[in-house]
Amino acid sequence: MTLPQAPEIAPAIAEIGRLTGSIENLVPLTSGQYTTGSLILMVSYGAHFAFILYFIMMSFQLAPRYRIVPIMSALVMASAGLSLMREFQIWDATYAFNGSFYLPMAEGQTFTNAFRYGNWTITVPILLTQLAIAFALPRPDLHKRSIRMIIPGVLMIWTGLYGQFGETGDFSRLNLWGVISTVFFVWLIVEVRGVISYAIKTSPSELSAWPKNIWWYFLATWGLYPIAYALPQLGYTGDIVVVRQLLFSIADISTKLVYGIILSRYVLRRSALEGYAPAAEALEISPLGAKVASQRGD
Ligand code: RET
Repeated sequence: MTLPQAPEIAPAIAEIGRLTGSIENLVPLTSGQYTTGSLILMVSYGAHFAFILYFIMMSFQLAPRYRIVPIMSALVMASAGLSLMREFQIWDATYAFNGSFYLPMAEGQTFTNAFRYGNWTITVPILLTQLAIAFALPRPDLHKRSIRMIIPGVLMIWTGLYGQFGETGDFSRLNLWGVISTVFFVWLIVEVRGVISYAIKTSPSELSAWPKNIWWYFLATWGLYPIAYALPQLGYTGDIVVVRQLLFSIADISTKLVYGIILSRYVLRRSALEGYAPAAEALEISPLGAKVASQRGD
């Protein structure tokens, strides 16, 4: 069975929707699209909240210098979870069922993705600093390198925030600011590469593949955001609205949650290799190994 296609929204309402700068306010959704969108947002904030505890507990297994790495992930989980819960609430309040479709701007409530950009302003600097700490950059370098990543990161977000309001216009604002934002993204990528190169040189040899893999993972997952940004150009349809929420969610879970797990696992191994016994124990799974560890008294 194919779902009925959503009808065109009334021209007067569409005109008001354009002023809101978000395509979500321009298209009616089928009940399948509406429910899928709700589900995506709900799973996203649920996952972020659930992992707060995981990251806090993880920190106990690490050498003191690395403990802040999963704690930073816990902060990111709390901050993103709250922001995504808010996105879910406005999604819920924006649409009302008229018997056939979910129509936007019910009771004057509008939807926006702009709050996401506010949240990234908090999370992106944390995610970048976390990378430098996980790769054990020495102190003065750690601060310098972090700031050098944070500056293009924040400029990328704010120029993108300004541009995304253009998605309901003729796309010139969306594209112009999208290009400016991409310039900052490229600058950010160069800075991140600097930190990765340092990590490739200085990681324990057993872990030398990790920074290289994290580099590709970073490019693949951060690269999803500009795709979501550009998506409205493919058309103002319910499917695009839902696919964009899906892309944002995949990106959010990958760049914050899974990234946090990867960095935590890296610093766990590094803690063990640097001689921190509780980390070695946490990694040890075979009964024989456990026996050896016990005999060693660690
Ligand atoms: C924008 C605007 C269009 C051009 C580019 C963008 C890049 C956004 C990125 C966001 C990353 C966000 C993260 C959030 C984690 O909490 C701003 C969409 C290049 C890369 C990692």
